Amino acid sequence: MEDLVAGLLAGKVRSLAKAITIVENDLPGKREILKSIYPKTGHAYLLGITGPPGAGKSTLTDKIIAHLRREGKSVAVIAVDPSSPFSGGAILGDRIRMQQHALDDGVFIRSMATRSHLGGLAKNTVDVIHLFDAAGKDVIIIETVGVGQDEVDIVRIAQTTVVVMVPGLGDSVQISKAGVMEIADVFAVNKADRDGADKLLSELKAMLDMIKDEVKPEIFRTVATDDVGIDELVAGIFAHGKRVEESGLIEKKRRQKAENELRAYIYDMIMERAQGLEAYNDVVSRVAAKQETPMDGVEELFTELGIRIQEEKNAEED
Ligand SMILES: Nc1nc2c(ncn2[C@@H]2O[C@H](COP(=O)(O)OP(=O)(O)OP(=O)(O)O)[C@@H](O)[C@H]2O)c(=O)[nH]1
Ligand SMILES: [Mg+2]
Repeated sequence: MEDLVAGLLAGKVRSLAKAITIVENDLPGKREILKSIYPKTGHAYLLGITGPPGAGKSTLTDKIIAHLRREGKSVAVIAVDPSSPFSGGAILGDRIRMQQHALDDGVFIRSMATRSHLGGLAKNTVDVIHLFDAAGKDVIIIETVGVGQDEVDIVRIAQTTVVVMVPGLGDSVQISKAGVMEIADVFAVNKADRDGADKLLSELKAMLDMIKDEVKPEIFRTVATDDVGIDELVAGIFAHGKRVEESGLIEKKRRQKAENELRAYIYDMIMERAQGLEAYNDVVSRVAAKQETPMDGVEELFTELGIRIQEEKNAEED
């Protein structure tokens, strides 16, 4: 285990791959590894890339990787598999899209499900990010199809989030939908070679103009397939990171990040234990049959787990 950690910290690909397997599968040694590496994390730049299916996120990521590699930066990518765990289609697509980097030791690409089986950001995703970070990756890119809860959670831990948009998807709907405005630090209007890019751009600008007193997200036109606009986009991404750092928001972001990690863990761990209880299925049945409120169900499960709940606290205060 010590050798594994040492190898990981030295950035050895094999150690990293092994550690990821342990972490992803909750194998023995996971906790020990995470404990040893945690203090060494916090250096990587976490970049979230999200947007509708087929917007060109993987193609953009591929070009961003190439750009970063030319600057001598090492990169890790977590491509979130949006499809069922059984199809594997998206994973294959991502691999092919980023194939040019397959033999590059400075690039590590991993496809995984960020969604925990319980919903929300899987704690394992966060842990794999820590492994990449400890292994010295300069930039960690997380590609997700959005915008759902996973994306919002990822945004909370990423330094900068790029929302990729494409012309022709019902532009104003695309923009106003699902909190895109809230999560975007930078917009990439991709497939700008297609009709409607200008229209999307002006609609986007109009929407941003309605935000007052805030640093507005920058918008970039890109044609990922032709490597057009990538240099500007990458510069825009790091400019955003710098603005955050200089604005003093970085401390707030750090706390937010820590809270989000804790949330992922609390949720997963408590749910796992609750589902492991014999009473769990009975409680579900009773709540489904309206014989019991969810709150009472939770109380029952929590009591069995030895977790005191609010009710008791209130009683003490009375
Ligand atoms: N015309 C045009 N096509 C593009 C551009 N960028 C990507 N594409 C194409 O769009 C398709 C989807 O690209 P991907 O990079 O797989 O998109 P994605 O957002 O990663 O897709 P999912 O991960 O499946 O959601 C591919 O056929 C790309 O070649 C672009 O700028 N212009
Ligand atoms: Mg993709």
